[in-house]
Formats: sequence, C-alpha cells, structure tokens
Amino acid sequence: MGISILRGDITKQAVDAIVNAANSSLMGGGGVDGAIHRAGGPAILDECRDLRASRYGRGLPTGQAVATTAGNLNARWVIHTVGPVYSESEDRSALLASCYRESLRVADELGAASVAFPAVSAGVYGWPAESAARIAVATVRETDTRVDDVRFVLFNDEVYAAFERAM
Ligand code: AR6
Repeated sequence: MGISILRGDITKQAVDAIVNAANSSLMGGGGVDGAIHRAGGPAILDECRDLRASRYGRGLPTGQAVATTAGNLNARWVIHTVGPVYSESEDRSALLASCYRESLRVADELGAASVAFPAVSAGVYGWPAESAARIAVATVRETDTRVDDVRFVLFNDEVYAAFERAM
C-alpha cells in the first residue's frame, strides 16, 4: 500500500473515496464536513437522511463509518466517520483508530482502491495534532486492506508537519 501526505483541500482530490470527519447526526457541520457537503451538493445530505431513517436512528456511533455517493465531488463515494471528541481524562485513542480501520473496511466493501483521509478529530473535536497524526498513520499501516493508495490530505501547516513526523 502507498501512503502519502498532501497539503490542501480534500474536496479537490480525485480518488475513489473521500473520508468525512462527520458527527453522529450525519446532518453536516463545519470544518471538513461543511466543505464536503458544500462541494458535493445536496445529494449527499439526502442519502445521509435516508441512512438516519433506515439504519442509524440514534446517529452513527463514534468510531464507525458509513458510505454515501459523492454528488458533485471528483470521487465516487464519501465515507462518513465520527471521530471522538478529545478528552484529557479518558483515553479515546482506540475510537480514533477505529475511524481509520472502519473507513478502510467500508472502502474494501465498496471496492475503492484509493482513499483520501482528513485528520479526523484534529479540528473542532480538539485532538492534539501530534497524537492524531501518530494514531492515523500507525492504524492505516497496520490495517489489512485492498486499498492501495491512501492519502492524508491536511488543511493546515501544524497538522501537516505532525503527519510528516508521524510518517
Ligand atoms: N480539507 C481537508 N481538511 C480540512 C478541510 C478541507 N477542506 N477543512 C478542514 N480540514 P474538523 P473534527 C481539517 O473540525 O475535529 C464538524 O463540524 C481541519 O483543519 O473538520 O473531526 C463535524 O460536523 C482539521 O485538521 O473535524 C463535527 O461536528 C481536520 O480537517 C466536527 O466538526 C478535522 O477538523 C468534527 O470535528
């Protein structure tokens, strides 16, 4: 598997699947979630609504992942995952690792060969960049998957530098 890090806007990536750092509601939000829904258009939200009605009445649990199509994005699918909110009193690393593992499992189900990840939980959810990067890189390296092109697409310099060190 090839793993690369890039600086930039994940919505511009031409890959099979773009991973979204969503929240349990799947109804959109700020950060990369907002950017993906803005760039992808309303079709993504319509599918999210259907998923809430059919499979996730209480919302998508933290650490899990689910796919929709990608609307106007230059990708075939969006894989929505819910990262944990960072906590100083409780170690939630296993949930963050689960986001990467579950996203790759969903990618395998779809037959996606290339997947772009943002730094899940490293924004609004407050996860320190250094730790978020280490968990992301280690988990992807350890996961048995048919995905052969994983790209971490980082939006700001601090997070990019942390991923560079983790790699
Ligand atoms: N491309 C790539 N990365 C981005 C982009 C982009 N276009 N925009 C922001 N980032 P966040 P979280 C980076 O806050 O911490 C939302 O409201 C950002 O700089 O998007 O998992 C959801 O609805 C940061 O490094 O996600 C949830 O409520 C990283 O993406 C909540 O935020 C993740 O930041 C999820 O919080």
